[in-house]
Parts: sequence; structure tokens; C-alpha cells
Amino acid sequence: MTKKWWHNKVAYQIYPKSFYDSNGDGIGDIPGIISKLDYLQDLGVDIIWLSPCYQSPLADQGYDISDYYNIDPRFGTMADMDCLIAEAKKRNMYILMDLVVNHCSDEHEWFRKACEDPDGKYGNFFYLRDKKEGELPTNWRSYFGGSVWEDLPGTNKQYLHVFHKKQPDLNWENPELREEVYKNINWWLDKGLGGFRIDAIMNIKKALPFRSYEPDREDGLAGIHNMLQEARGIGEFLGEMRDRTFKKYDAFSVGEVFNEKPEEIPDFIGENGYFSSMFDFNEAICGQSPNGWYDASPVTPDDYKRACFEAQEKIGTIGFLSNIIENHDEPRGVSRYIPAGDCCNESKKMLAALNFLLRGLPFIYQGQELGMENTTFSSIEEVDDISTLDEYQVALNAGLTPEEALQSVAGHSRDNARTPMQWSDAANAGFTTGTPWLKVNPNYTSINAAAQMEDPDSVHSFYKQLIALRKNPAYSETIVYGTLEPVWKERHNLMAYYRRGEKTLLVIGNYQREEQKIVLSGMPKTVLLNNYPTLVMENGVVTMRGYQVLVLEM
Ligand code: TEU
Ligand code: CA
Repeated sequence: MTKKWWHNKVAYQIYPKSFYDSNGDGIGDIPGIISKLDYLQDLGVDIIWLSPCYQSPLADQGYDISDYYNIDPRFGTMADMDCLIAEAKKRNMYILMDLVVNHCSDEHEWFRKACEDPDGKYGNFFYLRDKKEGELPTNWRSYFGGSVWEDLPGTNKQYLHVFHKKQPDLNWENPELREEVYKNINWWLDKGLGGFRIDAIMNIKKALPFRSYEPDREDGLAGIHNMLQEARGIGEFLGEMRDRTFKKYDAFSVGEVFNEKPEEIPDFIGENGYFSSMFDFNEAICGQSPNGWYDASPVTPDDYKRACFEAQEKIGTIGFLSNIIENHDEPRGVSRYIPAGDCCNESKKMLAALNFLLRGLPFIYQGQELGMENTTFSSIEEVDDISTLDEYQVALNAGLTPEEALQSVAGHSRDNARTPMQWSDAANAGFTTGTPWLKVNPNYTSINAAAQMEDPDSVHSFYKQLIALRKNPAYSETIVYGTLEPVWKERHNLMAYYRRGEKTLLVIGNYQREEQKIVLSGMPKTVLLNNYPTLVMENGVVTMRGYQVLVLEM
């Protein structure tokens, strides 16, 4: 395998709106990010992925871009962005931006021009169909609920949007559109970006000609996955994009890839793959129900283990997954993957180690390094996220009372990850001197960066140790390139694996509050990490305490 500059890196995702507000308007911004670069460097982060901060009406918090060449004034200026790239470079850090090109905003110039002249050049940038009274072109349900078809203002046509109606899908079949996309990517890479995280990319290839599918809910609509399953040939677009952009710059690219076909994995992330890496969402999709969030099941420790190992096995040494326990679309990992009532420093550290030492690139989402938890909602009025609002409606339609509906979506809400970063125990968690755009999680008085940075036993300090271990020259080769081999796979509430390279490491997590005994096959040479002050071992038998995690050199 050809070694790449990003293989041994540690990445961190910033959700700019909620990271740090430098001017008191309640919205996080780029100058705020610049002022926290030293914090990230101290943690050991090398790559920073910024969720979108381009010009946008923020209908989907920036995933609806109205100008790909400008920064939204709420986040700062282009000069701020240039400064961020330069300041990161000084610290040997790389900035990734979010590439959102399945769709743009309905306030983008292309869309406005398409409305003015649907049969002209820009009409063909979108998927337009003639409007027929009482009949939609297809019965697809958008990811955010309702039909994917919306009237094209001022015309007798309708346009396709697989996400929100303010996010019209771009027509990738049109080479002129693809040229515009590549031009934009290269323009940013010329500025010195490290690369991109690529949003919702599996949606760019549609199964043509469009047709309807068997309805899967009472609304008579069918989920988008029906159409995506039938789509063939996405590789032609992705390969072209790679060759025309990322490859020329040796840029890092990580795809938000869902439902790829197993035989396609080498094409996606193998040598000369479409992307450098792709996210592992196998844990994130655990427990999902086709009926909606209200019907989802909790994820058990055994589910979590199975999902991780399944993903690891699927990829093997073909390439590198990007491993996450959460992102801006997910609830907080510690609230989701640790059984209810057991969320504590030990269990948070255990989850961190089990995930962080998997083969692949570790991505940390802002606040994860503090063990930030899900927030509470006292009414649906407190919810901002469009996805949660839709799922709340789905729950009501299924017959739940408003209280039950709120209860059932709360634990899944994307807002859990979007509450402001908890910097200190000052007002508003030190995030802003103004009124935060989204309510701060009330637990900031006990969970915050300032307190944890001073505490050698904090979750933050544990993350620092994990990062340092990955970078330690003695273990780096093994952690980055070594194989992963599950062990004691069938044992209940125990997740353990070997990493084998130059060295042999054994990672063991006791995924329950009760103790559990393990018989080791040899004597450990070194205890590299332990989330308890001691290791209880007698005649090769280790008594693992509740949620204890060990990283042993064997
Ligand atoms: O998410 C794409 C995606 O697959 C969604 O289905 C996501 O899982 C869902 O919104 C969760 O409720 C990306 C972005 O990460 C997300 O923030 C955007 O809303 C979406 O694309 C549209 O750009
Ligand atoms: Ca601000």
C-alpha cells in the first residue's frame, strides 16, 4: 500500500455555528475557530473538517449553499477563511471544507436562472419535470419528509429535491454542471485546503428514467433508497471528479458514503479510489426502523461490537475507514452507545478507546473529547433541526401523543450534537457573550473544557492520551497500518480486538457495569492505557472492573 500523508493523522469536526462565537451575536464564527486552534493543537488534532460556512440561507444549517465562492457573513469573511487556512498551516494542520454538491440552495443564482428560463442552460442544472395536475412525477419521499417534487416558481414545471425543498438536486448527468463543480473544488484547493468531506454523495446518481416504487408508509410515498438501489454508474462521476480535482493536489477526501455495494469498496477507497476514505456508519444505522425515529430500538453493547467488527471485516486492508462515534447528524455517542444510566467518565473513556483504536482514521466531533451528552427538550418549540421536526410529525401521525412524540425523537435529534460547545462554566458555557442561537446543554457547569484540561483524569485528558498513543513512534505503525482481529467475539458485553503490526496490541473493553474476568493468552509487556488507576490480575486472569478499558502491548 502506498503511504499517504493523511494515513497517520487525527481529524476533528467543527460545526462552525456552535463552536465559538467571537463577536457576541450568538453564532459561532471563523475568527472564533482561529482563536481555538491552539486548543486543538494541544489536543493533538491534525485535520479539521468544517461543516459548511459558505453563503447560505441556513435552511439546513449551511447544507444549502447559495454561493460556493463566498463565506456567509454570519460566519465571517473570505479574509477570515484565508487566515484560518494560514494559521492552521503554521501549526501543521489541514483544513477540510464540506463539499455539498448533490444539491444547492433554491437561492443560488443557478436556480433563480432556471426559474426564469427553465428550458435554458440552467434549467438543465436541475431535474425538472412538467407539472401535471393531481399527479407527481414520482412517489419518492424526501429525506426530510413529504414529496421530493415542488413547483418551480413562476413556471409550469416541478423540480426534484431529495432533501429539503430549499435544496434542489443538481443534475450530474449534465457535463456543464460537473465542470462548475470541479472548477469550484480546484478554486478552493488552490487556496491551500487539505481537502474535502463530501456530503450525501451517493445521491448524485439517479436511476433513470424515473419511476415510482411500492409505497412503504401510509403517505403513499416510497423512501429514496428504493431509487438509489437501482442507480448504476456513480463511479463514472466519482472517478472523473477525483481525476479532475483531488488527485492533482494529493488532497484528502472523505465521502459520506451510504449503501455502497460490497464489490465497489476497492473502487471507493482502494489504491486510487474515488476517495481517500469514507465514514463508517454501520453503528449509526443500528436500530433504525423504516417507520421512523419513533420506532427505533436502542443499541446494545453487543450490537455496537457487531457493527464495528462487521465494518472492519468488510474493509479489511483495502483502505481506511473514517471512524466516528458521532457527528452533526447524530445524537451524542456516549448517550447512544452506553446503556441508559451508565454514562460516566469510565464508560465514556471505554467507548473512546474502543472506537479510536479501530483500524482507520479517527474523527472526533467537537465536544466528544469532553464527553458531551445529549441535551433535553422541554417542548418541540426548542427544536431547530428540520429533520427532528419532520420525525416528530411522523411520530404524531403514527398515533403518539405530543409528549410521547417528543420523547421518542429527543434521543435521535441532530440538535443534540449542535448545542454550543462547552468551553467553561461561565454563562452560556463560555460559547458566546450574547444569546446562543441554540440552547446550551444545562450540564455545562460540570462538563466543560476549562475544568477538564486541568484534570488528568478527565475524558479530555484520556483523549489526549489516545491521540498521543496513535502518534507515539513506537506504536504508530501498528495502530495505523496493523490488521484488526476480533477476540472473544461471542462474549456478552465484552468488546476486544488485537491490532497486529510491528507490535501486537490488545484492546479490551468491559462493556457493562458488572465486573468480568478475562483469561489472557500471555503476559502483557506493557499497559499502554487503562481508564482505572489499577489493573487487577492474578495468574493471567484479569478482573475487569465496570466499563474498564485496557490497551495492552502483548
Ligand atoms: O446528510 C446526509 C444524510 O444521509 C442524511 O440522511 C442524514 O443522515 C439525515 O439528515 C439525518 O437526519 C448530509 C449532511 O450531513 C446533513 O447535515 C444534511 O442535512 C444533508 O446531507 C443534506 O445536505
Ligand atoms: Ca459570531
